[in-house]
Amino acid sequence: MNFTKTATVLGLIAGSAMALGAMPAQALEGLFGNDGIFFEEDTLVDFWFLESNGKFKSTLSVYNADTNTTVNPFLFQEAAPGYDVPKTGDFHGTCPQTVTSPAGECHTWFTFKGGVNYSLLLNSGGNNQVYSTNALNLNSQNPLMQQAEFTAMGNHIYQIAWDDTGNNNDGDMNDFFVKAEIKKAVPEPAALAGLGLVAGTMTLVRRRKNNKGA
Ligand SMILES: [Ca+2]
Ligand SMILES: [Ca+2]
Ligand SMILES: [Ca+2]
Repeated sequence: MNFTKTATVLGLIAGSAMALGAMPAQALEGLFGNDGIFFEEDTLVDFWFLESNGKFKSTLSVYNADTNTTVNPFLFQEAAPGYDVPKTGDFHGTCPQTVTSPAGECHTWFTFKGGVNYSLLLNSGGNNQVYSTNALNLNSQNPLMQQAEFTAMGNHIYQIAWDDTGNNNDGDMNDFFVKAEIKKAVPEPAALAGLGLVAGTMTLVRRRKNNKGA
């Protein structure tokens, strides 16, 4: 059992039945920002579309940086440039009027596989493809490496603000906003309710380890 799993178990033990809904902060390991997206274990991330402000019709996807492929389905896609006036004067887009997930929702999620290097990709067509990972933007049209800003909004919750390189590369960093919340895919705290807490947690940790890669 490594430190993270031990910490998870200890956190759950300390948490008591009243606090089962909250996972300890140390249960998460990895990168989630301009240096890349990488988790040691399979990790669920919830995404919410917030707003867009830019004429391009953009698509936000998860990008597998190991295979250089875009993961399908996408997270969110703009169906129109945005209806703008009088909100921002910059093709303001909201969900569900101009932007939705493939299911037509304002919320979606993705399970990042452990051990895989990912990025987020905002694709506005042509050469206007920008990544949340700075290093992946080196070959883009934009001389600026940073095209996405991660701002912490809470415990493992981030706002991600993008610049899509449109409008002569104005760098306004407001073209696409999403919120992301990093969660553990397993174990589900709710599944432990009513069970012997310590034994149940240990079993889940063990089962998870055995199922790795399944
Ligand atoms: Ca747009
Ligand atoms: Ca803009
Ligand atoms: Ca812009």
